[in-house]
Amino acid sequence: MSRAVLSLGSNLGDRFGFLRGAVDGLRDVLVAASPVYETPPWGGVEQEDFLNAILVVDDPARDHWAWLRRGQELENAAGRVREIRWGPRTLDVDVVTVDGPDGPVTSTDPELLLPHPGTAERATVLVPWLDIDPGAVLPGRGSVRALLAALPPDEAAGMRRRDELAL
Ligand code: PH2
Ligand code: MG
Ligand code: MG
Repeated sequence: MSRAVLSLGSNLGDRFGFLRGAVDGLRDVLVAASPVYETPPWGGVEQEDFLNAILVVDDPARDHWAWLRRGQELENAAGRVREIRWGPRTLDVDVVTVDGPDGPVTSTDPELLLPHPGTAERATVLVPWLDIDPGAVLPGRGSVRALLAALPPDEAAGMRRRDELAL
C-alpha cells in the first residue's frame, strides 16, 4: 500500500477549477482534502496569489513514482506549461511525502526528491496539512505542528482560509 500527501497550487486562470479538477481526478483514492487557502507567492517571482490545498490519497497499487506520474498527468490536463522556476502555473501537484509498506519513502532522485524539499519551511503546505491531520509528521523532521510553530510568525500571516471554496 502507499499513502501520499500531495500539495496542490494554482495561481493562473480558473484557480479553484484547477484544484477541483485535481480532486476529481483522484476521487477514487482520496482520503482527505484540506480547506483551500489564498496565499501570497513565495520564491521571489512577482506573480498573483496562489490557492493552495493538501490532499491525502491512498492506493495499494501505487508507489511513489506512480503518484508523481499521476500528478504530472493532472498538471498536463490543466494545460500546465513549464516556464519560469517557481513562476505562475495553472496547477502544481507536488508529492510531499509517501508512506509505503516499509514506512516513509525517501528518495534522492532529482526527479522525485522525498520528502519534498522545502516542506518544513512552507506554511502554505504545513497549515492545510495540519488541518486534515493534526498528528502529521514530516519524515526526518518531526511533527508538522512543531515545524509550523518554529516558523517566523510572518510566514503564515498572509494566508487566508477560503471556506467558501470547499474541495
Ligand atoms: N509554489 C511555487 C512558488 N511559489 N507560492 C505560494 N504561495 N504557493 C505555492 O504553491 C507556490 C508559491 C512553486 O511550486
Ligand atoms: Mg511546488
Ligand atoms: Mg511542482
